[in-house]
Amino acid sequence: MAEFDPQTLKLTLKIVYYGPSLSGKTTNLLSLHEQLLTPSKGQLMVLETQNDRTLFFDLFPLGFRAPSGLLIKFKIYTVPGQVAHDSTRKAVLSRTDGVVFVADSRKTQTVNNGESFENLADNAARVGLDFQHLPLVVQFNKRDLPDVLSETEIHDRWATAPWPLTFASALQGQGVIETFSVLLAQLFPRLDAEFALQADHGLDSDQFIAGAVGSAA
Ligand SMILES: Nc1nc2c(ncn2[C@@H]2O[C@H](COP(=O)(O)OP(=O)(O)OP(=O)(O)O)[C@@H](O)[C@H]2O)c(=O)[nH]1
Ligand SMILES: [Mg+2]
Repeated sequence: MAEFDPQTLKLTLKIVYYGPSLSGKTTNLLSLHEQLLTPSKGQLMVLETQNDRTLFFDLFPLGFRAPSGLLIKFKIYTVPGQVAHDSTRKAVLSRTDGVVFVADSRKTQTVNNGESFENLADNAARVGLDFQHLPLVVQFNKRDLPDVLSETEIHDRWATAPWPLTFASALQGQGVIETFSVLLAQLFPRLDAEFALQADHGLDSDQFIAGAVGSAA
């Protein structure tokens, strides 16, 4: 949950990249860290990996200042996707403000994606998040590989789902900033309702996204 500190005029937000093992969550974070132009880009911490697999989590801190002087800080995490690390996933998911679900676009990964998405819904409920209203984006990654579901097939399958879908090749850096921006757009109305970002801090949705990614609004 967003934490507001009126003393230091600081708003801290937590974002989590969730999804099945090897879908490309850590790769998204690496690419985000590389591509963002935000002036106060913190150091990326990629913790304890074994054969490319996250054992605990990765963390990328990021921040920018609103025209009012409010410092908006993001703590962006990845969870470990391997089934065995469920308690870590739950701990990382706790008190999150928004989730990017990274799915693997390959046809062979459909069941893994589905199970991981169910695991996200279960764990969200377990840590007390309101899953129906949680800002969430579903990214279909690894578009560069053969044997992926077509965009039309994916849109058809997810037609009744309320969440925006994005397509990415995180290894090539494609769709990474777009996905993050779509999540921020999902997040903005909630933050604005709670913290009056527009009225008190001079930030509309586009300026909020531009501040976070370091581009001109
Ligand atoms: N071809 C291709 N490979 C990718 C892409 N994104 C990630 N990979 C590769 O997939 C493998 C797993 O990526 P990671 O980012 O470590 O996956 P993860 O989701 O963090 O996995 P866990 O930490 O086990 O949950 C690595 O070898 C990546 O280079 C992509 O868009 N295209
Ligand atoms: Mg990882």
